[in-house]
Amino acid sequence: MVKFIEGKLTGRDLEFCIIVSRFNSLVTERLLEGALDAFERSETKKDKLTVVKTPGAFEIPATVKKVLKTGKYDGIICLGAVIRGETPHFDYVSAEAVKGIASAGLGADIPVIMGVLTTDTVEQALDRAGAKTGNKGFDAARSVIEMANLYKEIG
Ligand code: INI
Repeated sequence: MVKFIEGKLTGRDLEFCIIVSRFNSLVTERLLEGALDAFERSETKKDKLTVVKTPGAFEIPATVKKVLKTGKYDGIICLGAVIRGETPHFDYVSAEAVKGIASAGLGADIPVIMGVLTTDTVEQALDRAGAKTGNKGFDAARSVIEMANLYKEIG
C-alpha cells in the first residue's frame, strides 16, 4: 500500500519564530498582521509566538542562523519587503535575502519559510500584503504550520 505523508494545518502544541524586517514597515507590518491572523486561526497559542525585528531584509539570513541555534522553535518565517524603486541596492539586498534564507533552511531541521516580497513598486508590495492579491504573511504562516507538522510526520 502506498503511504502518503502530509502536514496538518494545526499550530496546536507548536512554537514559532517570526523574523520581520522594519525597512518598508508600511508593508512589513501588514505582512506581520497577516501572519498573526493565520497563526491564531490555526490555534497556535500567543505565548508560543516570538517576533524578532531586523533593520532590513539583508539582516534576515544571519538572524535565522542565530534563532536556529536556540533550538526553541518548530519553524521560522521570514517577512520583509524589498522594493526596487530607483536604487540598484535592490538587486543586492533581494538576492542576499532570498539566497540566505534558502540556504539557512536547507541546513536546518525545522522549516524556514520565505515571506520576503520583492517587487518593483510599493503598490505591488501592498497588493501582496493584504490590499489585493492575498497576504504573503498569512501564506507564510500557513506554510510553516504545514511544514512543521510534515517534518514531525516524516520523523
Ligand atoms: N532593506 C529592505 O528590507 N528593503 C529594501 O527595499 C531595501 N532597499 O531598497 O535598500 C533595504 N535596504 C536595507 C538593507 O536591508 C540593510 O538593512 C542595510 O543595507 C544595512 O545592512
